[in-house]
Amino acid sequence: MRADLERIRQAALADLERCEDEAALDQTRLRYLGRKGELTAVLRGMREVAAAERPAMGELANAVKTAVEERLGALRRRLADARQAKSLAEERLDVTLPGIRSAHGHLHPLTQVLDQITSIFAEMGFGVETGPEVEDDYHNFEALNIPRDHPARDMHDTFFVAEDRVLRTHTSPVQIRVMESRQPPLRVIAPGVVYRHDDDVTHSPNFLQVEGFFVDEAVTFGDLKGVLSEFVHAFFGPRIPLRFRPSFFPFTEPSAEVDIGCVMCAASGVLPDGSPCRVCKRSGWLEILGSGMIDPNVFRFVGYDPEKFSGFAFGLGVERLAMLKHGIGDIRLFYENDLRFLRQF
Ligand code: 2NM
Repeated sequence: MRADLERIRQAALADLERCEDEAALDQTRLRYLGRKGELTAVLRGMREVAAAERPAMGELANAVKTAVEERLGALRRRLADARQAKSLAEERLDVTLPGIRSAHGHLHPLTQVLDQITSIFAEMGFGVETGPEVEDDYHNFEALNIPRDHPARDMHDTFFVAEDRVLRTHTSPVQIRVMESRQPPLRVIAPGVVYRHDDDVTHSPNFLQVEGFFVDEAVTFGDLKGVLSEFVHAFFGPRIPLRFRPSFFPFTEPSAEVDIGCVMCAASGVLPDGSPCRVCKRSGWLEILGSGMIDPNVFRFVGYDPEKFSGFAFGLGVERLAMLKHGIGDIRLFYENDLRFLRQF
């Protein structure tokens, strides 16, 4: 039996050394230590061993079993370590590699400028209202004191959708709708798309407008000058020269246009190289918005008492302001969505 045990020890250890994976180790363990294994079979024969020799034989059998189990354990750990080292090597991450930057869009330059305009007026207490882009003749013209034969109604300016339906030519009809449904005091701006039959480097058939108005008891032309000066300085900077120039609109009386010192030629009318400034046509001034005290006729159309209420209103073109602020010469750049242009904002 001693010889059997020694042979099993040698054979089991040798078999273990030849195992290349854990399945082979399991098979080898079964072959020697399993219920039908060789060592188990020898241990079963212990009954036939002489009583005097049994303790020594038992000790040897245990030693063989322990030796095989220890070797088995060691080989198992070695395989597990190797497997882990392999997966660590394969799944190695270089945390110093630069990341893959995801492409982010940003707001369109016109949206940025519109947002700036809106927040300047919001800080002065103006709310924001919108209205339909397809308007009826009454809200787009009649209630704004634009009579039937006024040139602003000319086919060359207005897109007609039907006999009594136009694409709004300004956002003033929003102010009319606000006044029809609410009572002063009112401080509101109406941003939105408007449509005019016009198309060249400075005109687009559709463009963005912001109109605004302030109605209360005893609103004065001084309020108009204060609010609009504040706006111009907030938008173009506190040092920009500014003037109010008499003008005419059917819906305001008196009316004024606001000019700023030309941003191209520093209000001189002449470019640094001595050539005449084409942007301000050598005048040194650029028109940026129209304004005026709301005509009493407009108040009568919306049912306000012109003896009790007064107010001022204004209108500006968002593309024009964006072009002047950023020195852009062609309005169409805003609508072409060329990323080389858009990425500059
Ligand atoms: C402008 C210039 C002057 C204006 C007038 C009104 C209303 F509805 F209150 F009468 N809204 N907008 C107005 C006044 C618009 O745009 C150049």
